[in-house]
Amino acid sequence: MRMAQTDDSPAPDATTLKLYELASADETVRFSPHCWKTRMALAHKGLNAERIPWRFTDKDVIAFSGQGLVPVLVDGEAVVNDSWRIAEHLEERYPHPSLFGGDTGRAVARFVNSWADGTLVPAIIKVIAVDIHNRIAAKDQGYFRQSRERRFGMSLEAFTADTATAREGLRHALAPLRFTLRQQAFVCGATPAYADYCVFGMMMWARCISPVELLEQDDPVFAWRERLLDAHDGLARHAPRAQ
Ligand SMILES: N[C@@H](CCC(=O)N[C@@H](CS)C(=O)NCC(=O)O)C(=O)O
Repeated sequence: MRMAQTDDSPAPDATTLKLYELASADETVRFSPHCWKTRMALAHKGLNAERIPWRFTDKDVIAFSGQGLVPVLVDGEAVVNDSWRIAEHLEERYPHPSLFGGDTGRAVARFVNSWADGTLVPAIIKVIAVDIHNRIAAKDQGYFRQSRERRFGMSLEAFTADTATAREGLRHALAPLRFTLRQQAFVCGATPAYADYCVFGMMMWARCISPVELLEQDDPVFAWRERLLDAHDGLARHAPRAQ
């Protein structure tokens, strides 16, 4: 499922593209859900980027972007942060193949992205927060614990104590996706596009940083995830996972 640039797109110059990605203690493990959205978007467009490992506490390294979160994409003169804004930038600069399929598709993808961020991030973090803590660089662990415990209002261990209920919560949260995938192969129809990557990024987050399996094998979401693991020459399937 490799999709090539068409003649009317500007020739991508991989040497000008740099992507700052969140890394675990093992710098080959890139686990951020939002960075995965961008990875898949670049692959969709047949673009290569130099992928630079970044840690939670390396705020100075991305200070040039004017904020402290990844992904950050540097595309020649352009510096773009926030995975949604990066997707829009890529769509504008490298129109084919499209990530959105036009304005209506873009608007619906925005909803899917908001659903993933607003519903799936909170559902998944309840399962994997301690796994993240235990697998990130030692220098990041204090920052991660403090910032997340402030956000959750309790210790990471208390927050993730009831795994069974958290997994059930995720199963319920995935209902709209499950119903959709009973009718079609991808969120975007017969082939994947950005709305798929918004949700798939969440799955890659857990896959790369946690040993917990989020999905049942007979769930249509499981089969969809398998298809996306194989997309773009198996880019995601071959991605390093934390031990
Ligand atoms: N809305 C942003 C969210 C970016 C974000 O939250 N990135 C996380 C990694 S998944 C981060 O950089 N966290 C650093 C921190 O918490 O200090 C996007 O879609 O790119």
